[in-house]
Amino acid sequence: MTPTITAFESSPDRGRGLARDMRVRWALEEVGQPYQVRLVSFREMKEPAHLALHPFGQIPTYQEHDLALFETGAIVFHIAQRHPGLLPSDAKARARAITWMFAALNTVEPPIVELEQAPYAEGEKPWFEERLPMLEDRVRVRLDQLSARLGEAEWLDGAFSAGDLLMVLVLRRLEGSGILEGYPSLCAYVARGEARPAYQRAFADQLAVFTGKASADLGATA
Ligand code: GTB
Repeated sequence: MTPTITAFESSPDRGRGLARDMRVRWALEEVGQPYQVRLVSFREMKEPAHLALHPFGQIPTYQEHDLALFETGAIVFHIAQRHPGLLPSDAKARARAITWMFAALNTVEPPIVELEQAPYAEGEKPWFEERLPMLEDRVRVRLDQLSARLGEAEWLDGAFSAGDLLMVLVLRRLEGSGILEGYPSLCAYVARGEARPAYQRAFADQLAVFTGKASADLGATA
């Protein structure tokens, strides 16, 4: 059965690949699993039908047969467990790749999201300007550590994995902040992820929600 995911009917980023359905789209593209997308409005996301799928009233969700999932980490893990291509078959390498999935979502993403949301949440507060450098430093601490570990390697632990998929998209959230540019090896790492044909198809399809052009119309160069 073709899985169905939900995505923003109207994403604030206008399809720049920052909304989290991109994680699920990319994972499905990597493993070659076709999928359908149901677009939801902000109002629909808070209504009972959607809340039955996602208790926090968010996107994306994932439905396949009678299975309904939410949380991108869990969805990507589910896809990676059922299809070859996103997790190594060797048990120890697989466990390390799963560790990187958690690291992306639990250790690297939180300070990035805090920095990203600070202007909306507290931009008017008198302490905001003083707090901003501290939030940026917290992100830099993680990027220092991540770039030290990545070194000159192509991916975080051997072959490309679901850990890289999540990490690349987490790092992309720094777009526009100017911070990632201080880390050439991480910029190159993100660029390697973005260059993958599966990423490009996923990006084109997310963008197509706004442009009305399907990825088939755009080829592999979106
Ligand atoms: N932990 C959950 C997961 O990983 O699945 C978080 C899901 C989540 O944050 N979903 C967001 C959402 O539904 C969309 S992705 N928000 C609506 C709400 O909470 O009411 C976050 C997001 C949104 C928009 C941009 N953008 O426009 O740049 C970037 C990221």
